[in-house]
Amino acid sequence: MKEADRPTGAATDGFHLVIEALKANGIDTLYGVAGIPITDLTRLAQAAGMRYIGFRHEQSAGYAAGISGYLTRRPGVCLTVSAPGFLNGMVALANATVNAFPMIQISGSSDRAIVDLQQGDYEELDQLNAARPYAKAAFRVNRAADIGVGVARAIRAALSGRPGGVYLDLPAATLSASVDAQTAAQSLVRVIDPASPQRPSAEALRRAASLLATAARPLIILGKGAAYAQADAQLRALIEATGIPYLPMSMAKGLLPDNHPLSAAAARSFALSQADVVMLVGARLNWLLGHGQAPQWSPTAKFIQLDIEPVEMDSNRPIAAPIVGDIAAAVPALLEELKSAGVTPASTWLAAIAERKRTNLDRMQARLAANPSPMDFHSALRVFRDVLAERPDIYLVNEGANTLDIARNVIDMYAPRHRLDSGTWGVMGIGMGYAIGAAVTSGQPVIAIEGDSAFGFSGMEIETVCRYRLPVVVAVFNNGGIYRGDELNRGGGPDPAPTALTSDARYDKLIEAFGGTGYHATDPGSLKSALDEALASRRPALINCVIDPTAGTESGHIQNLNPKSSLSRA
Ligand code: ADP
Ligand code: TPW
Ligand code: MG
Repeated sequence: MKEADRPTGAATDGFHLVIEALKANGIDTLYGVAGIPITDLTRLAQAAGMRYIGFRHEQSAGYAAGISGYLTRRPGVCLTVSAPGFLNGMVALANATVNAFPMIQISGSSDRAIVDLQQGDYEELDQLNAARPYAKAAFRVNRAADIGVGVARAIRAALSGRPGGVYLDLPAATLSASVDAQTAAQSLVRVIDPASPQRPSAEALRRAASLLATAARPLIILGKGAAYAQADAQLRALIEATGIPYLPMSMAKGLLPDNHPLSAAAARSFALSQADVVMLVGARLNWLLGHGQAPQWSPTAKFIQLDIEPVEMDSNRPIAAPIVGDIAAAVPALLEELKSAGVTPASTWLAAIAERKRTNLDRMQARLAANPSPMDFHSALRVFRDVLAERPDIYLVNEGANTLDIARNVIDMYAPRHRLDSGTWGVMGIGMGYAIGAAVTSGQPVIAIEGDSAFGFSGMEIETVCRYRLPVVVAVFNNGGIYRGDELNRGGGPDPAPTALTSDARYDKLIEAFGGTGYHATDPGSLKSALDEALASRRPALINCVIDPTAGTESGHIQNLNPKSSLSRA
């Protein structure tokens, strides 16, 4: 901190202490929305040389913090005002917890004496208790001299074991309290080794290796925990040394390049249903993997699961060989173990996967080569696929239904942790927050491929993108609705159908209001030149991509999760 910023005399205050405690732990960026009682905290952060990114809504600020935690393995910090601002941020904190991203939401709060007696303070809410169910941990700091400890506990809780979202409650009185400068300096805590790479037991490794040795049709599933672990070289070594085919979950795409010969992604359902020994690496057997059950999986398949969270084991299906530990520590140890145990995928297994891949890729190729007018999802996505193949440095943010599911299959990734999407909750609204968080933490360009409905949840943040001049290109896949744009009001009245959105909307005009560049693309050619120009400029841009309103399917690839009514049975 510059001397000029320090209060004169031998005292400091809670505001300064929060900033010093964060800086002492290497946190250099804050995301938030200013207001009572944290406005001075945002000013002091800037004065102290931290980056402060001010958003239009706390949910997006929280999403930016969460994704920056995922990308950097340092907790992303989001600042919110009391009650409504706090609650707006909570969705993002819960999302961080569910996705295992390290994040800290720091919120100012109102006068405890008034809140606890429910006497109607300005923005009154019992925030600490409201946060508990959605956070991995929640703390309140009542004495300014405890800020150092509060920040340290929050950082350790966010990063240790399975990462998650942590809530830190700072009452206005704590922020403004003055503290003797010497006490303050002594109260700071530098967190040492909060995510120590825990080694699994030798027995767990031996058990897993002997199970793999029995496999004829082994399969490795890489989840976003494997991406988070930043053990890219070790994972590649494991896969290449054993020759076991692997499937990346959506955010693990690019951990090995998607065109790797051992990727079974293009033969996904075949590989899942036929594998006899499956090793999950930083991936949960949740809905995204059919809970590990038939018909997606063979009922006789045996599972190995490598995860930092012991309680994850057996959650959906018995795990024959649990390996509890950090991926970075466990993978080389397992590879060592396999040198004696051995593992030999059957050549018929590898050939069968290769055959399915060929058939499915040929089918995909035919869809990508078609040039329908108006564009369908595939013909528009082809443009992004080709550009991203040339530019592995570009981050891809992706949300929507069809826009998400089809893009995940069409667009190959070639670098780890470069695909950021709706994740475990399948949530809409992460788009601009993740794009801003990725651009700020990496300094690299970002392309956000957004359904027109998905974009609406965070669309106002394009003003934030423009204000901070971030190299973000937003592509709105405008099919005029949620899933499709051709539905009619079943009652025949004048109101639009529940899934309809403005069909001829010009989303490109929105960004022009803030000084960014808008493009309107109706065919792959105009889309390609818009994208090239926008990327070359490294300036904020939005491309309105006109998509056939009849091209999508309800709920994209998860139609089966819709409860059926007589309407959908008809
Ligand atoms: P996906 O959605 O990609 O399948 P999930 O979010 O379901 O991935 O699973 C990620 C898993 O990774 C979580 O169970 C989490 O505990 C685990 N994990 C996170 N970091 C590590 C790590 N460093 N080592 C081992 N497991 C980890
Ligand atoms: C916070 C429910 C799932 S997908 C979706 C909604 C509203 C939008 C799909 O339309 P979009 O994509 O984005 O235009 P496309 O290509 O199929 O037309 N609220 C939240 N999260 C979710 N998942 C929903 C609602 C939903
Ligand atoms: Mg749509």
